Parts: sequence; C-alpha cells; structure tokens
Amino acid sequence: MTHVQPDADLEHVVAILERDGAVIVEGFADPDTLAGLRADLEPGLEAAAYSESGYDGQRTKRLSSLFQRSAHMSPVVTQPLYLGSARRLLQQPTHMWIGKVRMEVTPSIQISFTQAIRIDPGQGRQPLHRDDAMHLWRHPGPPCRLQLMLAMTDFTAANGATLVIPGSQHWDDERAPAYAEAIPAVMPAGSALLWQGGVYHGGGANTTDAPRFSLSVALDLGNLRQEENQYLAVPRETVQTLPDEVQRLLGWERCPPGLGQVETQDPMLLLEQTQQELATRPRGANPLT
Ligand SMILES: O=C(O)CCC(=O)C(=O)O
Ligand SMILES: [Fe+2]
Repeated sequence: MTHVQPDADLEHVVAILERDGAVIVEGFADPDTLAGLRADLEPGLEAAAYSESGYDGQRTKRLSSLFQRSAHMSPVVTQPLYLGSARRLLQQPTHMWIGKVRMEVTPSIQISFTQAIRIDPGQGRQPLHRDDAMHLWRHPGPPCRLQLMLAMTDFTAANGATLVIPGSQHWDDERAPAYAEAIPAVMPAGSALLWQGGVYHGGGANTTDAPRFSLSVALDLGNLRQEENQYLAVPRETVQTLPDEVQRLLGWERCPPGLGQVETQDPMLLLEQTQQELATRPRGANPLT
C-alpha cells in the first residue's frame, strides 16, 4: 500500500487511487481534531451495544450520526486530499440533450455514511466485501464512492487493521475475494486509509488485548441515495452551525440538474428561508437550474 504525506500533490494521490484503489495519508488529522473526536465519540461507543450480526461483528461496536455527535467532523471530511480526490474521481461531467441544446452537467458529491467503529479483542476478521454494493454498483466502471478510515488508535496487523485488496476495484463482479490477496492497512493513529467503494476490504481480526478504534466516512455521487439518511441523522439546527461546504456535502444542495429540490429550489435556501418564501421565489430562466 502506498503512503503519502498530507502535502502530497493531489494529482499524484488521484493516480494512486485510480491504480490501486487505496492509499494511506499519514498525519491526516491534526492532534486537536483527533483528541476532540475521541472525547466526543468514545463515551457513545462505550455505551453502544455489540452487533448481533456476524458481518458487523459480535465483538464490534458502531456509532453513527457523527455530524450530530461531534463538532470535529468538518476538518475530517474537508481534508484537501480526501475531498479533493473524491471530487476528481467522482465528479465526472456528463451531458444530455434538452431539445437541440447539449447540456453539460457535473454531479455533486455527498456524505453518504459516517461511523465510528471499535473492534474489541476477540473479534474475528470480517468477510471481504465492496461497500459500493450498497448501491448495487457494477464493475469495472467509473466509481461512485470514495471512503475514509481514520485510525483513532494505531492500526496494526494484530489489532484489526482494515484488510484491503489493492486494485480489486478493477475486478469484474464474478470474481470473489480471498483473504490471501488482502493486506492490512497498518498505520499510526491520526493517519487515514482512502479507498474506492469498489475495493474489496474488511475489518481485520483483533488478537490483542486492546480495542482498535476508527472513524469511517463515505463520499458518494450526489445522484445516489445516502446510505445513512443525513437529513434525519443530523437535525437542521446542527446543520446550520456547519460550514457552507459541509452543509452542501450533507446533501443540502441540489445535485445537478435538479435532484433533491424543495419547491423546485435548492434546499440550501431552506436553511435561511421558509418553505413559503421558496415557493414564491422567482425561478431561474433555465428550467433545469
Ligand atoms: O472496520 C474496518 O476496518 C472495516 C469495516 C468495514 O469495512 C465495514 O463495516 O463495512
Ligand atoms: Fe466495508
């Protein structure tokens, strides 16, 4: 697995992600963000029940709605190499004909999923899978998702570091993954694994006597349904406290040409105006904007 520094050239990181489907960014989160996330999420994880499913892990705890639970998520999702790579990989312009007008459209991207994950001692390895299976995505082809796994404790081969099969986003849908092909994303706390939704991966087994703690985010194409319903998971009052770019990423902007509209308008307007004000607001000249 290739490691890069936070000041790495974006195009270099995108090239690695296109080739391997995965890359580790060292020193992804600064110490203050890491400490803040720990303080905000550890009590909730401690209180959470173990999963009953073998897939989620019966010695694994999970906590969602992270933008509601922590005020330290914005620097994570807007980290330039993560957000920049997601935009470069996912926001591919496409076009459509509106009569004789050839209209170019670039989709938005959105936060689809947030989760803190604690793999406790005794947890076995997770079945290898593709997370874009949630969207019934087909391969090979353009990606729909770029994920993040931020190590909140050191990730080692023994404590459950995520197992990854580099390059497996290129495989077709008939080839099954095997553990023998997977390598652990070994990295210190504060570093992060970025990986495409089409890459086979899974949580590793924790054979140590201490938990492995991490935080995961998925950025998806804006024209797909969110895996975690951010509109319900993060109340409007919380969304209003977040930076404009994060509000948009939580799905509060329309995906061009017009998905997710309210009163035919951009829902971002609803953060400051009433629904009735939107309904009576003059429309733009272009029916698709
Ligand atoms: O915890 C991990 O390392 C991976 C978890 C995972 O891939 C999942 O639950 O989908
Ligand atoms: Fe996964």
